[in-house]
Amino acid sequence: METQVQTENFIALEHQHGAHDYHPIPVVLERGEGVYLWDVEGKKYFDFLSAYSAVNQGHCHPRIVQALQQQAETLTLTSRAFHNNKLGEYMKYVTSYFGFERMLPSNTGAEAVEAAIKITRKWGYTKKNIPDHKAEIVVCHQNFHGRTSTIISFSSDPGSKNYFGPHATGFISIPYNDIEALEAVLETNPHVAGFLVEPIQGEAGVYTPDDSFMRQARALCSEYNVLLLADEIQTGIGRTGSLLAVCGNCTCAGPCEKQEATYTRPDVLILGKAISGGTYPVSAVLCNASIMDVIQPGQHGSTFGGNPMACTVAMEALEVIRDEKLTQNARKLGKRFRAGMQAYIDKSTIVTKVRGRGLLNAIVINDTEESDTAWNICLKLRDNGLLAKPTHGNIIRFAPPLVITEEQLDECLSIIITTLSSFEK
Ligand code: IF1
Repeated sequence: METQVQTENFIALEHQHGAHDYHPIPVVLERGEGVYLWDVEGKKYFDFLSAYSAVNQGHCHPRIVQALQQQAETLTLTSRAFHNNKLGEYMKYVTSYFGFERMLPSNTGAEAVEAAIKITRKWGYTKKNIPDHKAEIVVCHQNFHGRTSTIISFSSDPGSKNYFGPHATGFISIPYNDIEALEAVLETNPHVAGFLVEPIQGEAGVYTPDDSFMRQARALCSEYNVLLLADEIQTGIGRTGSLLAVCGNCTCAGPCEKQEATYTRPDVLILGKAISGGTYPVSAVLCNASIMDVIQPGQHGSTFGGNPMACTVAMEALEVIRDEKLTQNARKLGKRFRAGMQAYIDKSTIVTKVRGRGLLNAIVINDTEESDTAWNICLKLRDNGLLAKPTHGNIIRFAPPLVITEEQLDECLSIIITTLSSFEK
């Protein structure tokens, strides 16, 4: 694409005045609506990243924006030093929506993960009688749970972890989708308080585990009195064709009264991103009272956690998921997407695999992790009007807003296949 002056200028400003903590696709966006984004040159794109699955409801959803505007003109922040008229309503709404007794409101995903770690550790000491400072939390290789100092301490990604030590202790890492490894740790280590896991590993490259993995992990955690923590910050809120990835084949709008066989209820549910439709930083930790009540006044909190803006926006964003049946749409069009990609892959030399669930998918490019083929494909996709970004090296994640229509999906499949075809050997 001919780089335009405006684009170059905006990128130069970021480079000159900002931290260089990202390597973005060279495009400067200024407007979003539904599945579309426009750059500063007026070019229109399909968004196939959805801000890493934070914009499930589509960019600037009118109902969510209106809720944001109305609350912004009324009351934005009180802190938790006082009550406000939105927090209790929101707590009731979101706990009922997902089927838990209590929730702790926070702002970013990593902040919610940190809160979940604190809750789990304190539960371990006060309810499981783990000796103080000895609690362990099991995590998986190639995890991604955020970028705070504690969380990167158990990352297996050198880029996320190196040079940020000394690293926090109290974490045991096992291979993802390896139920024998989990059982071996739980059998031999009485100090395990929790198992923190992504039901589908997003950043690692959209790795979907065996169908039985989460159910077996649930059974083992129950057997060994260990909390199962599901990080659904990226996979939740309809993205995988179920309300939560742990719901498996259920498409109910939650909570799962039917206790579907495929529903694997975590002890601690961690949400973020699309809980606000991408309009405001909102995250949450949900669990039952017997766990949440280990936290007493003065033991956790944040300035913005549970603010009226977050409460109002999140309730509207979650209503939109239900009203517009976006979970069901994600399931239907996810299958269409993978079928369309597989038909191409069957005769491709450049793509080896498509994998995912609902509208969280990825393709594996037939080149090394170190190659820039996936990157170059994403540059060409940009030129052809579709925005996506490689996760690791040779894997490209495809995650459009869940409001995408069948016609739009077919158009995007055509763009993707046309682009990939130009790279065929
Ligand atoms: C970046 C990745 C995705 C997450 C899961 C917690 C968090 C995330 C499963 C933390 C956040 C974001 C962070 C952003 C890019 C993006 C990402 F590439 F980093 F790994 F989506 F896969 N749990 N993921 O996916 O939530 O604190 O960001 O609100 O850091 O580059 P956060």
